[in-house]
Amino acid sequence: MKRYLRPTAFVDAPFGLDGRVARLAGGLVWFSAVEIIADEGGRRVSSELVPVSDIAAAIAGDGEAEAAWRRICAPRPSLRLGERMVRLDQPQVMGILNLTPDSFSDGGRYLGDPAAAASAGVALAADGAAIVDVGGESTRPGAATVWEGDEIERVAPVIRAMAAGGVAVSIDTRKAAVMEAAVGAGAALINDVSALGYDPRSLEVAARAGCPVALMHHKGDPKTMQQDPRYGDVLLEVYDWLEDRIAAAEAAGIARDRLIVDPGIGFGKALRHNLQLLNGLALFHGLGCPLLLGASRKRIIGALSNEAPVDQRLGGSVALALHGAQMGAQLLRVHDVAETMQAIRVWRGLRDEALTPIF
Ligand code: 7PM
Repeated sequence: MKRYLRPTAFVDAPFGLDGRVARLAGGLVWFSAVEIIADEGGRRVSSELVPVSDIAAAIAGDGEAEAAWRRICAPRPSLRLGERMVRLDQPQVMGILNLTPDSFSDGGRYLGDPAAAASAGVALAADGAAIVDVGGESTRPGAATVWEGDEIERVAPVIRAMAAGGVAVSIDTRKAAVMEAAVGAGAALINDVSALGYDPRSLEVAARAGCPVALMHHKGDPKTMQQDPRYGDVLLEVYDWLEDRIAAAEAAGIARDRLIVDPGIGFGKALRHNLQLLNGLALFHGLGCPLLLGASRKRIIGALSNEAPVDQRLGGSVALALHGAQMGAQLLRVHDVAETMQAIRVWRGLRDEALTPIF
């Protein structure tokens, strides 16, 4: 039997609640209960809501659950991205700079114009993005794969210009050669939607690069992943899968404190799976790594809003970013940086006031 801990019953502030509340990963969110989910052979056998005051006793002797509890409560150290430090005691925005040739979500806009692409990236940072995520390969469902030479040619000059301008850049790729070239050009974070599983060299290349690495869950390959994806319990399966990828990364020499995890919204998931992952998101803090959420402009928003097309998903994107913040996600990957920053700043103002003692 394996037990999973999902923080829940969030409270405004800890005042007057000593011993009855806990702070989620050293962030702005506090909670008063934990759902303990017991699993046997891939099936949920029980779910118990335990007050924070009783959690130590409830999991005593279960080393795995005790480790998860410690990780849920441990503050996440700042990310070192080249010269920059990104604090993770509050949600931060990762802005998306899409350099793919296809037209989905801004793709094709800067084709053959690296200077224009770099200024767009610098503008995202000026809008408040702590990190700008540069991608040159479309991983959209059904997309064709891109030759790595073309991908490098597309992203490297843009990364070089942005990094020279002081922007913390991350590279969104599944290919080891692209990771190497991007890091050489100044990228300070590797974001791999295959969690270093697609390219046999990527574990070794990421280990050598020395920078933080985001491991994203996916099921199946991009071509076929949206054709009837199935899970027993999607939340627990994604958790176990990420746990395995963390172990693989650690075995390859990538320290756990360099890893970021992401449930991979839309990557081999039906609407219900995405909703279950979003509702249960706080579970992933048990992995002890900063949590990255990418839901911006995704199909889930269209599916819940009368099939709104991709250029009309701003409201849903902001709603899901705020949901991520409420669940303690440290990094929010978004297209609309200015709008999301405004929403996050307002949310943070509310949190800060709630966390200011009155007496
Ligand atoms: C077409 C379809 C183009 C889908 C781009 C996409 C994530 C990511 C992407 C994510 C992390 C998108 C996706 N999504 N990296 N890269 N997490 N870490 O919608 O959710 O941006 S590509």
